[in-house]
Amino acid sequence: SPPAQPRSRYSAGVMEYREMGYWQPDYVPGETDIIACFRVTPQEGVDPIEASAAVAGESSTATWTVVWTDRLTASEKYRAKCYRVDPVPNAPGSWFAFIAYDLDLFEPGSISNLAASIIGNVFGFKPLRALRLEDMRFPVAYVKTFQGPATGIVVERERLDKFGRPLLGATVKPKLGLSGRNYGRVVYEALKGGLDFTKDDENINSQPFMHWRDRFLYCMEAVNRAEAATGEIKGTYLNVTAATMEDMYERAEFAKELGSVIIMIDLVIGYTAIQSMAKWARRNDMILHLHRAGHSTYTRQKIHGVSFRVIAKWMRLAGVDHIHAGTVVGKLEGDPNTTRGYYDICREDYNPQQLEHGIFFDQHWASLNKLMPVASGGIHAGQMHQLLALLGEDVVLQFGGGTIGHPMGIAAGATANRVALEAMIFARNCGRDTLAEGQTILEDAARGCT
Ligand code: CAP
Ligand code: MG
Repeated sequence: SPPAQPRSRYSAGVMEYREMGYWQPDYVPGETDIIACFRVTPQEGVDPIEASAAVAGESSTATWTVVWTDRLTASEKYRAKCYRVDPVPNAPGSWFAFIAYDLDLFEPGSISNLAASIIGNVFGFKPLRALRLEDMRFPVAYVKTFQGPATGIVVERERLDKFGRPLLGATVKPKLGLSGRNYGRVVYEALKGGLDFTKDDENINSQPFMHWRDRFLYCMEAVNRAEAATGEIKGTYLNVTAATMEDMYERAEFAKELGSVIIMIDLVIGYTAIQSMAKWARRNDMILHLHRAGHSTYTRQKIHGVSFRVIAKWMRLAGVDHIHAGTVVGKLEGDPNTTRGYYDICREDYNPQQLEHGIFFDQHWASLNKLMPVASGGIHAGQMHQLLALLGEDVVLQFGGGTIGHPMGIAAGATANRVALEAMIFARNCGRDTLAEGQTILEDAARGCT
């Protein structure tokens, strides 16, 4: 029989996603389904189940009206299914909606394709006052279609020959304005003083005051001199972010030619560009550092946007090796529990559901390499005991202002960070409570190195 005449749900004031099969309370997600948890805040008077079913519809097969061509597809399979809607504790008006997606809705190995469905249209949908993507569960069958971090934590430590402590870095400051030569001097002082890495800032690319080739040359000269002076392997994250893929490849090739062990990109370059650079880094044995520049524009609000835990999962799939994941104690927002969740996503083989840390689903990483989290933003040596207790050992601690702002100079700032870290690790290995005795340990260490 011919299908019913297509109707407009909204012009007629009728909403019917739940009747169209996007609400299926009896559905049990299968092992190969992708699952998402959204925080849904419907407009006044909109039924939360209908709103959640609409999210399932708009992020999978539906448009605003019934279409004749639905009958030409396996529509029941391709329809996303909202199978649970729970009120958000202590937040009247918001609901957690759990939605299952058939694996065949997605192209293997493509974050851009995933994002175009899951966060494509649905965030601007009229019946919703706000919408936040809280978490996602990826089945092993899907995880295996991604390369994951090429270097990861274990191989990075082996290449650098540095074990048993966090790695130390610093972002060169001021963010903008230094000439190539002066920039290189900062890199040399910081590395010679005891840091493992220095880093370009997110907005350092190729400006009139410092062309990218100048920066790469001066930075690599500094790295080579610091390696010769200290006998350690050193690195500087050369930011290859640029306007086009061609420019980024050219910069990455030049970094490789100069012997750099690491390159850097910003999150704002986009998912396809990130995956392309990850592929390049894998082929060229380079560590790939991702600065999450821009993420707070959509991760910070608790009722709208995308949680950073989802971005961290996407980036582990995409295959970067380092990711900024928060400091808790620094200048940028981040509470200990949620940040712990981000770090677990980066560093564990398996994440069990842990609502306290914002982890809604069990996630198996199917042997994908681990992603090195990076703590950066307003931290300094005086917080070393807290950083170690909160963030653990497999992390890069980055002190930009906390190195380059040291009253006795850049090399002294770097040494202060290295001494503070080593004193803390030594104290911990001797069985001392570094959190309780942190201040004393730091003061003793500072006295010993003046
Ligand atoms: C750090 C930093 C980084 C932020 C970003 C800055 O400098 O270079 O961009 O840490 O952090 O410009 O603030 P300081 P995240 O060490 O001098 O603070 O990506 O974690 O949000
Ligand atoms: Mg910065």
